[in-house]
Amino acid sequence: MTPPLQISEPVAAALADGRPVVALESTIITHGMPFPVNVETARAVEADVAAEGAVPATIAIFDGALQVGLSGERLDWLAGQPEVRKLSRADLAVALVDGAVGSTTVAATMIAAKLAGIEVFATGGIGGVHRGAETSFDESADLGELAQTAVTVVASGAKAILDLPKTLERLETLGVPVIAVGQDALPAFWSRESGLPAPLRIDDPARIAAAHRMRARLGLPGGQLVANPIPAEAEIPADVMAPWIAGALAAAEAEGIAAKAVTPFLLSRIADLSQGAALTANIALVRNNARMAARIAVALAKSPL
Ligand code: PSU
Ligand code: MN
Repeated sequence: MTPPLQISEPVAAALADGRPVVALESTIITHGMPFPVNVETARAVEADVAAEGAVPATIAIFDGALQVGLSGERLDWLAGQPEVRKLSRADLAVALVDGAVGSTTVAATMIAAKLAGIEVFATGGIGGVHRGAETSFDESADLGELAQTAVTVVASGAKAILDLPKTLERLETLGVPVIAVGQDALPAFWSRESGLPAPLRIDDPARIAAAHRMRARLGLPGGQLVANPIPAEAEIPADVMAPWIAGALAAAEAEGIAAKAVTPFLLSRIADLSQGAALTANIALVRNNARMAARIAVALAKSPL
Protein backbone atom coordinates (compact mmCIF):
# COMPACT_ATOMS: atom_id res chain seq x y z
CA MET A 1 0.00 0.00 0.00
CA THR A 2 1.34 3.39 -0.91
CA PRO A 3 -0.10 6.55 0.58
CA PRO A 4 -1.20 9.24 -1.91
CA LEU A 5 1.79 11.49 -1.32
CA GLN A 6 3.47 13.90 -3.71
CA ILE A 7 6.64 15.18 -2.14
CA SER A 8 8.32 18.16 -3.79
CA GLU A 9 11.84 17.76 -5.07
CA PRO A 10 13.57 19.90 -2.39
CA VAL A 11 11.66 18.19 0.44
CA ALA A 12 12.26 14.70 -0.96
CA ALA A 13 15.98 15.43 -1.34
CA ALA A 14 16.24 16.70 2.24
CA LEU A 15 14.38 13.69 3.62
CA ALA A 16 16.56 11.29 1.62
CA ASP A 17 19.72 12.94 3.02
CA GLY A 18 18.41 13.09 6.59
CA ARG A 19 18.46 16.89 6.53
CA PRO A 20 16.00 18.82 8.74
CA VAL A 21 12.48 19.47 7.40
CA VAL A 22 9.61 21.40 9.00
CA ALA A 23 5.99 20.79 7.98
CA LEU A 24 3.66 23.81 7.65
CA GLU A 25 -0.12 23.78 7.38
CA SER A 26 -2.37 25.46 4.84
CA THR A 27 -5.64 26.09 6.71
CA ILE A 28 -3.93 29.05 8.36
CA ILE A 29 -3.46 30.38 4.78
CA THR A 30 -6.98 29.74 3.44
CA HIS A 31 -9.08 30.13 6.60
CA GLY A 32 -6.82 31.83 9.14
CA MET A 33 -5.73 35.07 7.50
CA PRO A 34 -7.06 37.38 4.77
CA PHE A 35 -5.47 37.72 1.31
CA PRO A 36 -2.79 38.92 0.61
CA VAL A 37 -1.41 38.89 4.15
CA ASN A 38 -1.94 35.12 4.16
CA VAL A 39 0.41 34.43 1.25
CA GLU A 40 2.97 37.00 2.39
CA THR A 41 3.01 35.28 5.78
CA ALA A 42 3.23 31.80 4.27
CA ARG A 43 6.29 32.86 2.27
CA ALA A 44 7.87 34.59 5.26
CA VAL A 45 7.34 31.48 7.39
CA GLU A 46 9.02 29.32 4.75
CA ALA A 47 11.95 31.77 4.66
CA ASP A 48 12.19 31.68 8.48
CA VAL A 49 12.46 27.88 8.42
CA ALA A 50 15.14 28.05 5.72
CA ALA A 51 17.08 30.75 7.60
CA GLU A 52 17.43 28.35 10.54
CA GLY A 53 18.83 25.64 8.28
CA ALA A 54 15.74 23.48 7.65
CA VAL A 55 13.63 22.85 4.55
CA PRO A 56 9.99 24.06 4.71
CA ALA A 57 7.24 21.70 3.55
CA THR A 58 3.87 23.43 3.27
CA ILE A 59 1.13 20.81 2.97
CA ALA A 60 -2.24 20.88 1.13
CA ILE A 61 -4.16 18.58 -1.18
CA PHE A 62 -4.20 18.89 -4.96
CA ASP A 63 -4.69 16.30 -7.71
CA GLY A 64 -5.95 13.58 -5.38
CA ALA A 65 -2.70 13.57 -3.39
CA LEU A 66 -1.23 15.00 -0.23
CA GLN A 67 1.21 17.59 -1.53
CA VAL A 68 4.20 17.90 0.78
CA GLY A 69 6.06 21.03 -0.25
CA LEU A 70 4.03 23.47 -2.38
CA SER A 71 5.42 25.34 -5.38
CA GLY A 72 5.27 29.13 -5.22
CA GLU A 73 2.57 29.13 -7.91
CA ARG A 74 0.34 26.74 -5.96
CA LEU A 75 0.87 28.69 -2.75
CA ASP A 76 -0.15 31.91 -4.52
CA TRP A 77 -3.19 30.29 -6.06
CA LEU A 78 -4.35 28.59 -2.85
CA ALA A 79 -4.08 31.84 -0.90
CA GLY A 80 -6.73 33.37 -3.16
CA GLN A 81 -9.24 30.54 -2.58
CA PRO A 82 -10.98 31.05 0.78
CA GLU A 83 -13.74 28.68 -0.36
CA VAL A 84 -11.58 25.55 -0.59
CA ARG A 85 -12.37 22.75 1.83
CA LYS A 86 -10.85 22.91 5.31
CA LEU A 87 -9.68 19.34 5.77
CA SER A 88 -9.19 17.63 9.07
CA ARG A 89 -8.66 13.91 9.83
CA ALA A 90 -12.30 13.05 9.09
CA ASP A 91 -12.30 14.76 5.69
CA LEU A 92 -9.02 13.69 4.14
CA ALA A 93 -9.95 10.41 2.47
CA VAL A 94 -13.14 11.70 0.86
CA ALA A 95 -11.41 14.84 -0.40
CA LEU A 96 -8.64 12.73 -1.95
CA VAL A 97 -11.15 10.41 -3.62
CA ASP A 98 -13.05 13.46 -4.91
CA GLY A 99 -9.84 14.93 -6.33
CA ALA A 100 -10.71 18.13 -4.47
CA VAL A 101 -8.33 20.92 -3.61
CA GLY A 102 -8.18 21.54 0.10
CA SER A 103 -6.17 23.01 2.90
CA THR A 104 -5.04 20.90 5.83
CA THR A 105 -5.64 21.68 9.50
CA VAL A 106 -3.18 20.85 12.24
CA ALA A 107 -4.64 17.33 12.48
CA ALA A 108 -4.51 16.64 8.74
CA THR A 109 -1.07 18.22 8.36
CA MET A 110 0.25 15.97 11.13
CA ILE A 111 -1.08 12.93 9.27
CA ALA A 112 0.61 14.00 6.03
CA ALA A 113 3.85 14.91 7.81
CA LYS A 114 4.03 11.50 9.50
CA LEU A 115 3.40 9.70 6.20
CA ALA A 116 6.19 11.71 4.58
CA GLY A 117 8.63 11.11 7.45
CA ILE A 118 8.61 14.69 8.78
CA GLU A 119 8.83 14.90 12.57
CA VAL A 120 8.28 18.59 13.32
CA PHE A 121 5.53 21.00 12.34
CA ALA A 122 4.98 24.69 13.03
CA THR A 123 1.71 26.59 13.18
CA GLY A 124 0.10 29.50 15.02
CA GLY A 125 -2.14 27.85 17.57
CA ILE A 126 -3.77 24.46 17.71
CA GLY A 127 -7.50 23.93 17.94
CA GLY A 128 -8.88 22.74 21.26
CA VAL A 129 -11.95 22.66 23.46
CA HIS A 130 -14.31 25.53 22.66
CA ARG A 131 -15.98 27.62 25.36
CA GLY A 132 -19.41 26.13 25.98
CA ALA A 133 -18.19 22.68 24.92
CA GLU A 134 -20.16 21.22 27.81
CA THR A 135 -23.24 21.80 25.64
CA SER A 136 -21.83 22.11 22.08
CA PHE A 137 -19.33 19.22 22.37
CA ASP A 138 -17.07 21.28 20.08
CA GLU A 139 -13.56 19.96 20.53
CA SER A 140 -10.98 20.18 17.74
CA ALA A 141 -9.72 16.99 16.14
CA ASP A 142 -6.25 18.48 16.67
CA LEU A 143 -6.26 17.14 20.24
CA GLY A 144 -6.98 13.55 19.28
CA GLU A 145 -4.34 13.78 16.55
CA LEU A 146 -1.69 14.88 19.02
CA ALA A 147 -2.60 11.79 21.05
CA GLN A 148 -1.96 9.39 18.21
CA THR A 149 0.45 10.83 15.63
CA ALA A 150 4.10 11.18 16.51
CA VAL A 151 4.82 14.69 15.27
CA THR A 152 6.12 17.51 17.47
CA VAL A 153 3.88 20.54 16.90
CA VAL A 154 5.22 24.00 17.71
CA ALA A 155 2.40 26.48 18.40
CA SER A 156 1.76 29.40 20.75
CA GLY A 157 -0.47 27.10 22.77
CA ALA A 158 -4.09 26.71 21.81
CA LYS A 159 -5.92 29.73 20.41
CA ALA A 160 -7.20 31.96 23.22
CA ILE A 161 -10.72 31.95 21.74
CA LEU A 162 -10.95 28.49 23.34
CA ASP A 163 -11.52 27.26 26.87
CA LEU A 164 -7.85 26.87 27.79
CA PRO A 165 -8.33 25.09 31.15
CA LYS A 166 -10.57 22.48 29.51
CA THR A 167 -8.13 22.14 26.60
CA LEU A 168 -5.27 21.46 29.03
CA GLU A 169 -7.36 18.88 30.88
CA ARG A 170 -8.13 17.06 27.63
CA LEU A 171 -4.47 17.09 26.59
CA GLU A 172 -3.52 15.63 29.94
CA THR A 173 -6.14 12.89 29.63
CA LEU A 174 -4.91 12.13 26.11
CA GLY A 175 -1.31 11.84 27.31
CA VAL A 176 -0.02 14.74 25.23
CA PRO A 177 3.02 16.52 26.66
CA VAL A 178 2.45 20.28 26.73
CA ILE A 179 5.90 21.87 26.91
CA ALA A 180 6.26 25.62 27.42
CA VAL A 181 9.45 27.22 26.10
CA GLY A 182 11.32 29.84 28.10
CA GLN A 183 8.66 30.38 30.76
CA ASP A 184 6.55 28.45 33.25
CA ALA A 185 3.18 29.80 32.07
CA LEU A 186 1.12 28.35 29.26
CA PRO A 187 1.04 30.99 26.52
CA ALA A 188 -2.32 32.15 25.15
CA PHE A 189 -1.67 32.70 21.43
CA TRP A 190 -1.74 36.54 21.11
CA SER A 191 -0.64 36.86 24.76
CA ARG A 192 2.36 35.40 26.57
CA GLU A 193 0.40 34.56 29.70
CA SER A 194 -2.79 32.54 30.03
CA GLY A 195 -2.90 32.58 33.82
CA LEU A 196 -2.36 28.82 33.73
CA PRO A 197 0.90 27.02 34.45
CA ALA A 198 2.19 24.83 31.64
CA PRO A 199 2.50 21.18 32.66
CA LEU A 200 6.09 20.95 31.37
CA ARG A 201 8.89 23.34 30.45
CA ILE A 202 11.97 22.92 28.24
CA ASP A 203 14.02 25.91 27.08
CA ASP A 204 16.54 24.15 24.82
CA PRO A 205 15.29 22.94 21.40
CA ALA A 206 17.80 20.05 21.51
CA ARG A 207 16.12 18.74 24.66
CA ILE A 208 12.70 19.01 23.01
CA ALA A 209 14.18 16.89 20.21
CA ALA A 210 15.54 14.45 22.80
CA ALA A 211 12.09 14.16 24.40
CA HIS A 212 10.61 13.42 20.95
CA ARG A 213 13.16 10.61 20.52
CA MET A 214 12.52 9.31 24.04
CA ARG A 215 8.80 9.00 23.35
CA ALA A 216 9.64 6.80 20.34
CA ARG A 217 11.93 4.67 22.51
CA LEU A 218 9.07 4.26 24.97
CA GLY A 219 6.79 3.15 22.14
CA LEU A 220 4.39 6.03 22.79
CA PRO A 221 2.35 6.81 19.68
CA GLY A 222 1.44 10.50 19.95
CA GLY A 223 3.17 13.81 19.44
CA GLN A 224 4.21 16.71 21.63
CA LEU A 225 2.75 20.21 21.85
CA VAL A 226 5.50 22.78 22.16
CA ALA A 227 3.89 25.94 23.57
CA ASN A 228 6.12 28.75 22.36
CA PRO A 229 5.12 32.22 23.59
CA ILE A 230 4.75 35.11 21.16
CA PRO A 231 7.80 37.44 21.34
CA ALA A 232 7.33 40.07 24.06
CA GLU A 233 7.53 43.01 21.63
CA ALA A 234 4.69 41.56 19.53
CA GLU A 235 2.30 40.40 22.24
CA ILE A 236 -1.12 41.78 23.05
CA PRO A 237 -1.76 41.33 26.79
CA ALA A 238 -4.65 39.06 27.71
CA ASP A 239 -6.69 41.88 29.30
CA VAL A 240 -6.49 43.84 26.03
CA MET A 241 -7.52 40.77 24.01
CA ALA A 242 -10.40 39.80 26.31
CA PRO A 243 -13.07 42.27 25.04
CA TRP A 244 -12.24 41.54 21.40
CA ILE A 245 -12.53 37.80 22.04
CA ALA A 246 -15.80 38.33 23.92
CA GLY A 247 -17.16 40.49 21.08
CA ALA A 248 -16.29 37.87 18.47
CA LEU A 249 -17.80 35.05 20.54
CA ALA A 250 -21.03 37.05 20.97
CA ALA A 251 -21.19 37.68 17.22
CA ALA A 252 -20.65 33.98 16.47
CA GLU A 253 -23.45 33.09 18.86
CA ALA A 254 -25.81 35.71 17.39
CA GLU A 255 -25.09 34.55 13.83
CA GLY A 256 -25.38 30.85 14.68
CA ILE A 257 -21.86 30.00 13.47
CA ALA A 258 -21.07 26.31 14.07
CA ALA A 259 -18.66 23.47 13.34
CA LYS A 260 -15.72 24.16 10.99
CA ALA A 261 -16.74 27.77 10.49
CA VAL A 262 -16.29 28.76 14.14
CA THR A 263 -12.53 29.21 14.30
CA PRO A 264 -12.19 31.10 10.96
CA PHE A 265 -15.11 33.36 11.92
CA LEU A 266 -13.65 34.19 15.33
CA LEU A 267 -10.15 34.89 13.98
CA SER A 268 -11.48 37.19 11.30
CA ARG A 269 -13.80 39.02 13.68
CA ILE A 270 -11.02 39.51 16.23
CA ALA A 271 -8.71 40.85 13.52
CA ASP A 272 -11.41 43.39 12.62
CA LEU A 273 -12.29 44.36 16.20
CA SER A 274 -8.60 44.94 16.94
CA GLN A 275 -8.16 46.94 13.72
CA GLY A 276 -5.58 44.47 12.51
CA ALA A 277 -3.51 44.30 15.70
CA ALA A 278 -4.45 40.69 16.39
CA LEU A 279 -3.52 39.71 12.83
CA THR A 280 -0.12 41.41 13.19
CA ALA A 281 0.45 39.45 16.41
CA ASN A 282 -0.65 36.21 14.73
CA ILE A 283 1.95 36.74 12.01
CA ALA A 284 4.70 37.41 14.55
CA LEU A 285 3.90 34.32 16.59
CA VAL A 286 3.69 31.93 13.66
CA ARG A 287 7.03 33.17 12.34
CA ASN A 288 8.58 32.72 15.78
CA ASN A 289 7.16 29.20 15.92
CA ALA A 290 8.63 28.40 12.50
CA ARG A 291 12.09 29.37 13.73
CA MET A 292 11.72 27.25 16.88
CA ALA A 293 10.45 24.26 14.89
CA ALA A 294 13.44 24.54 12.56
CA ARG A 295 15.83 24.49 15.55
CA ILE A 296 14.12 21.34 16.83
CA ALA A 297 14.30 19.76 13.36
CA VAL A 298 18.02 20.58 13.16
CA ALA A 299 18.55 18.86 16.53
CA LEU A 300 16.51 15.82 15.43
CA ALA A 301 18.59 15.51 12.26
CA LYS A 302 21.72 15.30 14.44
CA SER A 303 20.25 12.37 16.38
CA PRO A 304 18.49 10.15 13.85
CA LEU A 305 16.34 7.28 15.13
N1 PSU B 1 -3.18 28.66 13.76
C1 PSU B 1 -3.42 29.94 13.35
N2 PSU B 1 -4.51 30.14 12.54
C2 PSU B 1 -5.34 29.11 12.13
C3 PSU B 1 -5.07 27.78 12.56
C4 PSU B 1 -3.97 27.61 13.38
O1 PSU B 1 -2.69 30.87 13.71
O2 PSU B 1 -6.31 29.35 11.40
C5 PSU B 1 -5.98 26.64 12.12
C6 PSU B 1 -5.32 25.26 12.17
O3 PSU B 1 -5.46 24.66 10.89
C7 PSU B 1 -6.11 24.50 13.21
C8 PSU B 1 -7.47 25.08 13.00
O4 PSU B 1 -6.06 23.10 13.02
O5 PSU B 1 -7.16 26.48 12.94
C9 PSU B 1 -8.42 24.74 14.13
O6 PSU B 1 -9.71 24.59 13.60
P1 PSU B 1 -10.86 23.87 14.47
O7 PSU B 1 -10.97 24.71 15.70
O8 PSU B 1 -12.08 23.93 13.58
O9 PSU B 1 -10.38 22.48 14.73
MN1 MN C 1 -14.75 22.30 16.01
